[in-house]
Amino acid sequence: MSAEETKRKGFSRRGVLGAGAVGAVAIGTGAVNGLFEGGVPKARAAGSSKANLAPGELDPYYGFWSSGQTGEVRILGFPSMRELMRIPVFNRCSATGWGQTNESLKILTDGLTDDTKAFLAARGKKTYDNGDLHHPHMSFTDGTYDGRYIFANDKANTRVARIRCDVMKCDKIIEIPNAQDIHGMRPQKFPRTGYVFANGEHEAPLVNDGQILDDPSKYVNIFTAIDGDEMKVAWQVKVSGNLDNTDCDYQGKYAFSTSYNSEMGMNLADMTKSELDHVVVFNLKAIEEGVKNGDVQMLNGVPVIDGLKGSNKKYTRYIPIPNSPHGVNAAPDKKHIVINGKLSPTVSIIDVEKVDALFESNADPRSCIVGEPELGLGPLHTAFDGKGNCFTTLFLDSQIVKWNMEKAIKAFAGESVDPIISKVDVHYQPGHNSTSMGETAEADGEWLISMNKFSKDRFINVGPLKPENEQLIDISSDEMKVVHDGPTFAEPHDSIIVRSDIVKPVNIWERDDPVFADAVAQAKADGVDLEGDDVVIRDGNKVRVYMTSVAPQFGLEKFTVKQGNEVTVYVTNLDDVDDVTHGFCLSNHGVAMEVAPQATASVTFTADRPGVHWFYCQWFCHALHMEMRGRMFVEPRSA
Ligand code: K7E
Ligand code: CUA
Repeated sequence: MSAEETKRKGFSRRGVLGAGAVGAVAIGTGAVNGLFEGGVPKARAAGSSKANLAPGELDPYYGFWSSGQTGEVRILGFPSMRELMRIPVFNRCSATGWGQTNESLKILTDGLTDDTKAFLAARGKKTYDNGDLHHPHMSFTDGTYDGRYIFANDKANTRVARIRCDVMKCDKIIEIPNAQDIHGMRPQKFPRTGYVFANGEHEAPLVNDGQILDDPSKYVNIFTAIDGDEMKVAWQVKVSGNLDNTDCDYQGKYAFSTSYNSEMGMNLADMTKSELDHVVVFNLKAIEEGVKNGDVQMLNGVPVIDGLKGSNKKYTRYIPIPNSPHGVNAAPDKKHIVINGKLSPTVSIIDVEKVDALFESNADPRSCIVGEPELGLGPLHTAFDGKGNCFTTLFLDSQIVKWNMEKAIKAFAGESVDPIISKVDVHYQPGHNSTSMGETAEADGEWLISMNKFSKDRFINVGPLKPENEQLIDISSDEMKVVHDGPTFAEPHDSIIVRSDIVKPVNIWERDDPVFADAVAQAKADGVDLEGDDVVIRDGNKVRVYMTSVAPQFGLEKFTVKQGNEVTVYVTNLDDVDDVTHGFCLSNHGVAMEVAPQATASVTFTADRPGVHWFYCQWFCHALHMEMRGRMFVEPRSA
């Protein structure tokens, strides 16, 4: 190994502050403080236009949006509905290099099973490049969001991801062994997250190796509890019927999962045959005991508990629910769980205080149901205002119905009260809805978003593929008011709306961030100072190019490699000013990545095109951004 082309630059981290960053404006995070007055967003208190923020005005909430089959998480300012950022997770991102940089590939590949790694390697791939992300949910402490992480599922390739809220980047992705296609996913609310619960949606043979094929009687489904701190599977439970959505209580005792196919049907007619399906209740303490006592089967390194219907009733109970229930939502009263009937016009209300009896005294599983109001056609998901009211999407009716929990319970007990308060038309066919802070004990009853599957005529026509339509609804009074139509691309399912004071992202990276620990270690091994050296290290067929970037210059104006070399380019952004992100794009090589302030990013490729190839900064960073470029010379193999 030898160090060549070394150029010590005179830049110090502090020194670049003045020199770089033309036009960079420092927006301190402190600016979001003071947006609330007595718990009410200030814009509202001041009587301004609520949803339509003036230029420069900041949103009082973050919206974290799923993107469905796009595979990313999006950050919206809320209620302005301005899309602020996209966080690549299960997708390949052209802008940031997610799925190509060594740092992102480590995250995308480390948590895959050996089986999947081999399957992908045989196809010349390191990871999947698609995902189907339905459910982004923040970590909790004591029943409310704590601003640490966002967790999200991948239905397409059976994975769960974690996003760090300090840098708003994904830092862990794990594949869930034994399960098929993770759909419903929620973090534990109390005492903290803790567990992340994840439903395998599609039933299959538990050892799915081809020995059992078209014999559904041998199929099971898998409920998984992930340790959200370690991002490792803690335990799994074998379940009868399939699993759709999940949520858990505010006591830390139970999790609940809906099943739309208790019939274990393999086609539409069979899946919808029965009038009653069920919710599976998981007894967390009993399961933990069972795991501790070894009452498990070890499969792919994971303890699996038998929670099949009719097996030992210590671990699970099955509550009959009409008909193909879908969403599960824990109310902020910390007492009630709402199960949404989908093919039944009803929602079923579970009283968590009556669930103990199901396990302790073998009570009738339906004895914990304390309300079952009929709301309209196609109830899918329910959100809450923290004032005792519930908002349920009616997919078939294209409406949101506002109803009162206490009245629904009284009606179920025989009193003649109507729990329905009002309905509002939405456009069209809503799936999920979310209220501000609505899935926490701090639900504030300000806003509701209706996530509609069809937009049809609501926007100018963009061709046969239409956007979805997310409608903002003011729920601060009994009459719900639709105040904004928000188009979104394929296809947000779910969202959370989080008070902005809870989320505290940083402006620049810390140099000792674990994301680029591998780059730091490699540089150290090569005797290279990432923050000062611009150098090419030759190591047999491998070439490592280290360069710094300070607006508007890369540390190297050129470097030379040989055709066939495996080249790794490390770029360290020495700018430490807010918003001065650089990019590294190597033209005609399909190579491009983001390098945020104080970050190191790296990418590895084979230099097999002889000639002169320009690399350029692909993030507009400076008045001389166009000039921020350099050349890679590739010497032909014969030379
Ligand atoms: Cu209802 Cu995947 Cu949450 Cu879609 S799920 S709507
Ligand atoms: Cu650096 Cu553009």
